[in-house]
Amino acid sequence: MGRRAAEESFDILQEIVDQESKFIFLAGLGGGTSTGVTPVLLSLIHGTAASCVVTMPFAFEGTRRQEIAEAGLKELRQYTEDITVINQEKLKPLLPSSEFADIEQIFDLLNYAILWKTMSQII
Ligand SMILES: Nc1nc2c(ncn2[C@@H]2O[C@H](COP(=O)(O)OP(=O)(O)OP(=O)(O)O)[C@@H](O)[C@H]2O)c(=O)[nH]1
Ligand SMILES: [Mg+2]
Repeated sequence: MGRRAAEESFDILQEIVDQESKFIFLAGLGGGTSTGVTPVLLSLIHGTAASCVVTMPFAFEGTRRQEIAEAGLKELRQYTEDITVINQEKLKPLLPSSEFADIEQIFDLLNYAILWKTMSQII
């Protein structure tokens, strides 16, 4: 679905990407939208510098999501070597236990951490 939408908007996206000289993609792999759209965008930007920071799903999200994420990552690697992979499962020991936080709170926390990490790589 995400991929189809991006492919149908090829011309608009091309116009947008042509105005930029550097790209940083933040993508949570394992679902439909980010996993589908990110490779399409990468294919549009050709030689332009692009960094990707992607997350892999938690184990509790199930094997289907893991598989989608793995396939998505493999596809991204065809376009750029500059990919930082954040394996969310490995972050689990650092996170508040699920008794105290729900998944939305945990994602919010991770989003800040990922954003800071990404920004610190740029500045
Ligand atoms: N760090 C972080 N990871 C997220 C967040 N939301 C989702 N994820 C991770 O990213 C994966 C994909 O997110 P989804 O929302 O399922 O996928 P999507 O790309 O939005 O596509 P849809 O299938 O259309 O929802 C999930 O399996 C989670 O592991 C978030 O806010 N923060
Ligand atoms: Mg979603």
